[in-house]
Amino acid sequence: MHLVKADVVVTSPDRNFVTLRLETDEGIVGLGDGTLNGRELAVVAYLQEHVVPLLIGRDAARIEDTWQFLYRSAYWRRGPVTMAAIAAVDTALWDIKGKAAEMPVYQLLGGASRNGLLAYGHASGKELPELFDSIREHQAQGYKAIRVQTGVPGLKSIYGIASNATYEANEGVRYDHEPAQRGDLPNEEDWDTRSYLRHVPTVFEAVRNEFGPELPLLHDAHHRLTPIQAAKLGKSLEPYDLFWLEDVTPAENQEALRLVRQHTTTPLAIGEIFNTVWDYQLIIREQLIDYVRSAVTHTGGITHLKKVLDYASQYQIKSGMHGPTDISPVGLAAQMHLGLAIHNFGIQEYMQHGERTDQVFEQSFTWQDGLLHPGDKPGLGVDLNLEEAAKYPYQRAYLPFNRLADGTVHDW
Ligand code: CS2
Ligand code: MG
Repeated sequence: MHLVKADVVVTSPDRNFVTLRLETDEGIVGLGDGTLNGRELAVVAYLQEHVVPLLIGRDAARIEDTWQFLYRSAYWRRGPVTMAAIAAVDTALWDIKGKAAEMPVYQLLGGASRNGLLAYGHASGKELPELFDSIREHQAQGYKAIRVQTGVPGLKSIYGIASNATYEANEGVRYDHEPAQRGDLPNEEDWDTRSYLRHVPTVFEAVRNEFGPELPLLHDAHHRLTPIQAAKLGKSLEPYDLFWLEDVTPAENQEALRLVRQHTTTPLAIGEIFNTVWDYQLIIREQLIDYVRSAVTHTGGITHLKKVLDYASQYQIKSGMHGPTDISPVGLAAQMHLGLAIHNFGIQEYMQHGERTDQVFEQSFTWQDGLLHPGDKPGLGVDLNLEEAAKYPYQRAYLPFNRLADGTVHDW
């Protein structure tokens, strides 16, 4: 079975998505997600100019060989654009293989290791009353684990707070914080670490007092702290027994996690902006993290992320795959199949997509009693409605960036 057609479909129902659509000489179609939030067109160009021409005529069954060919023949290795493009191809080939075998992809990966995937959602609120309402809203939707993000006194804007406008735009049915904002330039947000470090422990004390000790709570520091500040935050949150504290410090310097680990037992999750196993090598080998945050979409696809997670499993590290709205339903389905099959599954992030996105991507996964399941349709179980997709052309959008009070650019 050979590839005869490859199209890069860009659509922007609720946000921009990049989908690779591959077709074989037997009429089987495979889908892959190549969405890179704020840099989507870079992946589109990489795919259209440098990958699609190499795919036509290739044996669709040779997934590993195609992965190695695309990774090694490019010469310039790694990086978010390259690995998102390879991920789109890899995921589409797994979709095709499942359809050809008339099996869901998780069966090709070794079958189910659990009944379903524990998922967490994004509760948020500038102040405690709004935050508590958001937690209750997410509990009512069935979430059994919840990420908590709040405003910080003195800061005008901050990461992770679902605006009422977002809520109303989605007719109040489903909302979470979509960080990318449409426009020709990225928006500037403000930041102050000392205010944040003073405030966050008070928030979790209030949440534990209101919701009790059982509810698994997560928090995302979003790369903004130095290692010693991250250590301080982890230690100050120990009384509130977090499920995980995420992206506490920029982790290009993997050794930074050694200092954090020395000071706190709060579980650490890192890696949503990583894109190959090499980004993790030291922090996995030295057990400096507890959860691998990568998404299939940003880490070279199912083939490579499974290798990362198999490596992590040797060090008792689990998956915590990245699942915000900028992972498309195709990418989310791919990680549900992977998460169902691997033994060291931890938790799946699940920010629900908007209504328009659900019309463009016809999905077959289930969400019940706090558990996700990819379903048993052959392949990934997602269909791309090209007619719906064509209704929503690309709209330039950027993630915000941070400046400190003195004007210095800071990690966002
Ligand atoms: C966040 C994301 O979901 C998360 O953990 O870090 O919202 C992140 O900000 C976006 O995915 C960036 O595109
Ligand atoms: Mg994050």
